[in-house]
Formats: sequence, structure tokens, C-alpha cells
Amino acid sequence: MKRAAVLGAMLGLSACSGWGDAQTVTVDGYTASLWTKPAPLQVGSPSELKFGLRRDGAPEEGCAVTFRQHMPEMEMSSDSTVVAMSDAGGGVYTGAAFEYTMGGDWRIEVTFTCAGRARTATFSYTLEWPE
Ligand SMILES: [Cu+2]
Repeated sequence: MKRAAVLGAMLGLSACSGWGDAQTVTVDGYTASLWTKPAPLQVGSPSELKFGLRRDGAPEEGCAVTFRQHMPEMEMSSDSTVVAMSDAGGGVYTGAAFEYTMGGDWRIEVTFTCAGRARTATFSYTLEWPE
């Protein structure tokens, strides 16, 4: 019991530093970055997402941000699930991705609406099947 609690605390600590490098794309003058935790993404696991938005080098705050995740080569029931991200301030938005059920190519499409106009940034990931 005690040992399990210690192990849990250690796992919790290591999870705190699990953000990898961002993928960054430019959309219509916006610089959009996405971090995932875990990195790389894992089959059979949900993940946390952190989305950074900048324009002309300055953080872009107060936008409405959602995402969906899908596999480009396959229709899946989760394709149309849209998840809202929270505005964490400083041009950073956070959210929780649901479980990745399969290995292969996935896209995370982040739609950000700033000043009434929606734009989409697409990020590509290849998940390995667990051994
Ligand atoms: Cu699939």
C-alpha cells in the first residue's frame, strides 16, 4: 500500500515533465504550436494538449479554440467529436485529447476563432502500435 503510493507519486512527477517539442505551423499570419503529453502520443492512452498561438510575435489571447482528432485514412466514429480548449492566458490554450485507439497516422486539427474568424491548424502524428 505504502509502496504503491510512493510509486504513484514518482509517476506523477515524471508525468509533469512529459511535454515534448512542439510542432509549429503557420496559418494566415498566425504561428500555431502544439505540445502533447505524453510525447510521443501513445496508443491506448489519452493525452493532454497545449496549444500556443502567436501573431506578429505576440501572444494571441481570447480566441475560441477547439480540436478534433482523426485518422486521415480511415473513417472512425470519433472523427466528429469536437473538444473545447481552455484559455490559459498568454496565448496558451489547454485541453484533453481522448484515447488513441489505433497505431498509424493521426491528425489533430485545431480550430481557433479570433475576432470572429475561424482558422484551422493541422498537426500530424504517427503512433506506434504497442509491442
Ligand atoms: Cu483507425
